[in-house]
Amino acid sequence: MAPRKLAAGNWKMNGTLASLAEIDQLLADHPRPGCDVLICPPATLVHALAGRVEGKIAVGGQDCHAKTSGAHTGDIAAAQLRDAGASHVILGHSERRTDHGETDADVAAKSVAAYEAGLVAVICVGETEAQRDAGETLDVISTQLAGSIPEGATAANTVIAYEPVWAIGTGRTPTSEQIAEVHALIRDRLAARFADGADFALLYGGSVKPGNAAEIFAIPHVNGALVGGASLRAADFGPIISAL
Ligand code: G2H
Repeated sequence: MAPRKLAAGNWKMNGTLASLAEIDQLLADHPRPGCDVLICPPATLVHALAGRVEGKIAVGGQDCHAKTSGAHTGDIAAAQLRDAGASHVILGHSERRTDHGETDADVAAKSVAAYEAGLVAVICVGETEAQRDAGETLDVISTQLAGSIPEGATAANTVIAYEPVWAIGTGRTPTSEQIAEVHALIRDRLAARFADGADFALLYGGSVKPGNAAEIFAIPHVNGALVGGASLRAADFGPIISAL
């Protein structure tokens, strides 16, 4: 089974109910996209979006708690996301790792919770600029993969997103060679550890735009993108879907 192509939008802390009109437009412009499409809006919009798209595209959360319920003010359980209509959840995004101190072990525990709730985990890894400048990129990614992906991961329940921290929201993107090197490493590590490691979808994320999507999608082992800013408007996300 070849990895499925996936165009995923991460709305981060952007959007209100009125913003869902962009998804109406996206569906109107792309009634039969040639790839899977996933939108991860703020948690406040998951239920409304899932009801609105009627399964035509997938809906995901941006984080979940590792526990199933309890006294965790402000947090959301994986099963609650599932109940609201989500099929996926982004885990270990660098903004969670930086802003909330999430560790690889936290990400692995949250991934297990996602699997138990029936969600696909979109697990993010990526190096900082200082780590790249120090020549540590491949070691950092290897460590994050080993620690963040739990036993029980399969190509059906897990997607890996490579997001260099220095490329997120900055307008800067790595060279094709830099992306290819890291994606080849991720593929090797998955193949070494999981029987179906060749089949996991691998996404690139970090300043993906209509103007650079085709070049990025031509890189070996890039099976799609995790898109932030350019996923907020149908006029930007639509061309990225078309490029995949
Ligand atoms: C990276 C990406 C989405 P952007 O965080 O996950 O955001 O495309 O805005 O760089």
